[in-house]
Amino acid sequence: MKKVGIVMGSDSDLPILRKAMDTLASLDIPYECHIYSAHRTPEEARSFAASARKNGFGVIIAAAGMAAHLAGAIAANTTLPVIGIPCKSTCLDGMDALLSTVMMPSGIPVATVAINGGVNAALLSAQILSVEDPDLAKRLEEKRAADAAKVLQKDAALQTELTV
Ligand code: RP5
Repeated sequence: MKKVGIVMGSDSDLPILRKAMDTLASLDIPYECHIYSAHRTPEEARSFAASARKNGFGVIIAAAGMAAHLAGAIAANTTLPVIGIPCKSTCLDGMDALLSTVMMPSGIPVATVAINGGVNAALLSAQILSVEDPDLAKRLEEKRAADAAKVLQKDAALQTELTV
């Protein structure tokens, strides 16, 4: 099975990526996670992206905050699908990273999830890999059903509370 590559610009982004790793682990998807910055360690970021396909990756998640060009820089060096997570920093509530990540010029796409959207980045990776993996597609269906059941349980509890 193809791996998911996770790259973050700083260890300060790690709490968001832990959610992505937990979600991938819950679906039995192998991953590798690295701290490579587009501006502090540009050569490591470039080389990871450039060798990702031959190293068995199927998707790359790239997370960064502030002037967040990591996802775009990774995408520039691979034709694998790249999912960008804009991370919220202390200023501007993550709008800086959101716009930097989502507004890629034509030719080099980055599929951008919500600010701090670690879980959805992992789920979107899983959905991409599931195109060629029926077992994974089944696990995704089961997760959707389990998540829906949790909501309906909460609704049932609310109805009970409101009718007392
Ligand atoms: C970005 O700058 C990182 O992705 C991080 O979100 C932000 C701040 O980095 P630190 O100063 O916390 O290392 O490159």
